[in-house]
Amino acid sequence: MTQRKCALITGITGQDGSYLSELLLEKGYEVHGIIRRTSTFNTDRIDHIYEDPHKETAKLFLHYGDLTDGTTLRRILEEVKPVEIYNLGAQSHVRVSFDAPEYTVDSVGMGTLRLLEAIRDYRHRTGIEVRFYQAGSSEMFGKVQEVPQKETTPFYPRSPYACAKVYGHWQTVNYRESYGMFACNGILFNHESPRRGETFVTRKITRAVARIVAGQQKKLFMGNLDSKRDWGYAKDYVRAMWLMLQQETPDDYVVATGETYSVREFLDLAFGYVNLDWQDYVEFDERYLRPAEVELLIGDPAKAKEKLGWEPSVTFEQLVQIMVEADLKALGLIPLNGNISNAAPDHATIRPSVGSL
Ligand code: NDP
Ligand code: GDR
Repeated sequence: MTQRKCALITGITGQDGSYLSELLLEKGYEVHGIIRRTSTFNTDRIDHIYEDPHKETAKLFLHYGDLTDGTTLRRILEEVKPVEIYNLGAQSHVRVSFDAPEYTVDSVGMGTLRLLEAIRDYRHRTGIEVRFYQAGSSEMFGKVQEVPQKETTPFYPRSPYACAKVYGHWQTVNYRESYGMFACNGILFNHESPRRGETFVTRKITRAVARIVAGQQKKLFMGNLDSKRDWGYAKDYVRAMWLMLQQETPDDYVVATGETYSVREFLDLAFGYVNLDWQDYVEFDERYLRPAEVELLIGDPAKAKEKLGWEPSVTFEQLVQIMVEADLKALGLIPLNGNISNAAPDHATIRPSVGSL
């Protein structure tokens, strides 16, 4: 790339936004992120890489904005003049999308369109090419049509969130084909880390394991334990996002490990790590069920491996270990079996219990 390395990230305060920022800063980018105004701080995941913007060394800059606010998106684009945009912002919780469908579709679906339109106009006015990454999801495959799922597998979304992601996916394809924009869809399968939001199932489990060991929690209420997911490590997945935008031509890629495990198997490993039997702690609560469930996800990452040279570096067992250890450490507990992973030192935050999710 001969242009100035400057990237804009929506969703920079999220799990992926934080890892992607680290990666881009390591690669010498100036990184700009859009954050939402909230009544409490929401920058925990990026505080360690943020520097006072008055310092000459500052490389990470934050701007208030929202995917539901097209005017602000346009203004930020004009100010920042990025050459790469990563659209990671979303109401990303599938269960919550059934409770708040309009907002979910507005931020996830229309938000993508607003950004694409802003880029189209910016490019028309300035002649500057902007490369665009859209955070697509395996949830778009939804009801099983074919396994493993690959780029050509038909979508069958099963939630407002997934429907909105399908819309964002096709708009991205459409802008590529209609206007020749360098726009890529990553179809990423579930990816987790110690920075995973506390209400997603993996983190909910590993956080509960730590709290149970610490005597802070006695029970863990959960929904469907039979669903199967292709779970990878978030740090690996943000690398794939960046790789997509470094290719000669824009394209769409499935990013996955190619292995699938049930929620039950995740429970086995996570509780097993501290020598506990999850069946002594887990209870069913129907509020965690979804009106329609996605039963089985398993991706075929062959294209990403071949074209991007991408490979996952962390196994399922290592992922569970990394997450349980991080949650134990965050509570000041030493890993019980002394088997410390060196795969990824990381921080995790343990906040007070988050109620019903
Ligand atoms: P998170 O939920 O951790 O982060 C979502 C980010 O989006 C946060 O920064 C959040 O801000 C921001 N956001 C929420 N609503 C808006 C809005 N209206 N306008 C602007 N920003 C908003 O998600 P992940 O990091 O896990 O995922 C990143 C993206 O990848 C998402 O689009 C997600 O749907 C998608 N994805 C994730 C997968 C995964 O397994 N993690 C798999 C496939 C796709 P705040 O911090 O203020 O809430
Ligand atoms: P998912 O992730 O819906 O796959 O979406 P989540 O971790 O929420 O659920 C995975 C599976 O676990 C089952 N489950 C529970 N889920 C939650 N959250 N809480 C529970 O108590 C519980 N009990 C069982 C769920 O029913 C489901 O089958 C994630 C998000 O990051 C999306 O944004 C992303 O697009 C997809 O991954 C790929």
